[in-house]
Amino acid sequence: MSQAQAVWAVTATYNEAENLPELAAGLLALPIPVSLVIVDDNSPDGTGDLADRLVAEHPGRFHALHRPGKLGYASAHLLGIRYALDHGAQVVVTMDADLSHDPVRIPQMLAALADADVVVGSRYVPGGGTRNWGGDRRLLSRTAGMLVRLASGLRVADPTGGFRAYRAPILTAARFDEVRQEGYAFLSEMLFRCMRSGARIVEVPIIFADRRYGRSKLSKRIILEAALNLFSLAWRRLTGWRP
Ligand SMILES: Nc1nc2c(ncn2[C@@H]2O[C@H](COP(=O)(O)OP(=O)(O)OP(=O)(O)O)[C@@H](O)[C@H]2O)c(=O)[nH]1
Ligand SMILES: [Mg+2]
Repeated sequence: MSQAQAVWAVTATYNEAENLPELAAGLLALPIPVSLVIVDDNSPDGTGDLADRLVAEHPGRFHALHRPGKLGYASAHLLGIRYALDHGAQVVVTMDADLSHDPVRIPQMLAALADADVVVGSRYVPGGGTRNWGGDRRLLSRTAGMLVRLASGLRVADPTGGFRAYRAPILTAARFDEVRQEGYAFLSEMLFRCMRSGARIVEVPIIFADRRYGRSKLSKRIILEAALNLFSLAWRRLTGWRP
């Protein structure tokens, strides 16, 4: 894609004060300007104040949205994506704030967007992988990916990863703001909607590094929801549903 396009990254934060400064520095170090929307849920560790400080230091480059309490990863992303689009984003990059998603990969993802509507940062294509993940976590992720592919018809090796680049028009076509799923279901749902809207989806390898600081927010409820959403994906695929 042409590098003159407005690229906005979106990240959700809950207690990422130890990670956010490094993420911000990584984005600022990129050879292309990338804006960042931080959606913070009143993190007790003061991540929201850090976000405000970044906004003050780099006006126009960083943006902070504050919600009153922990309302979820997915709805935080939807809010951030909406904000980015409303402010002229032509490409939206979604990423975690815990340094699992390395900003250094963004230029490659944008380059791949030349022939695609969605680029998925993928742990499961040659060159990709995970660092510091236990066997149980790998098995869960692999199994989830396989089930999503079976149910949805998506031909994507890593349909539950959150490091992605979307072209703005495909987000609109996929009616992203109607998504109500949380967690992993949210991620496969977004991709499914893009596919059903005719998106060309490509994968570029990423190394997913396990978080170094802070605690995981992965819950049993999110896994159960993802399992139930498999039936919804399969049903909509078989009935020819479109967003
Ligand atoms: N605003 C907001 N952000 C959240 C919420 N839950 C998770 N996040 C953020 O979403 C991103 C992904 O969450 P993680 O806890 O890293 O989830 P994960 O990557 O599956 O799990 P680990 O990396 O193992 O901890 C991180 O940047 C979190 O801070 C939430 O309820 N609200
Ligand atoms: Mg994480």
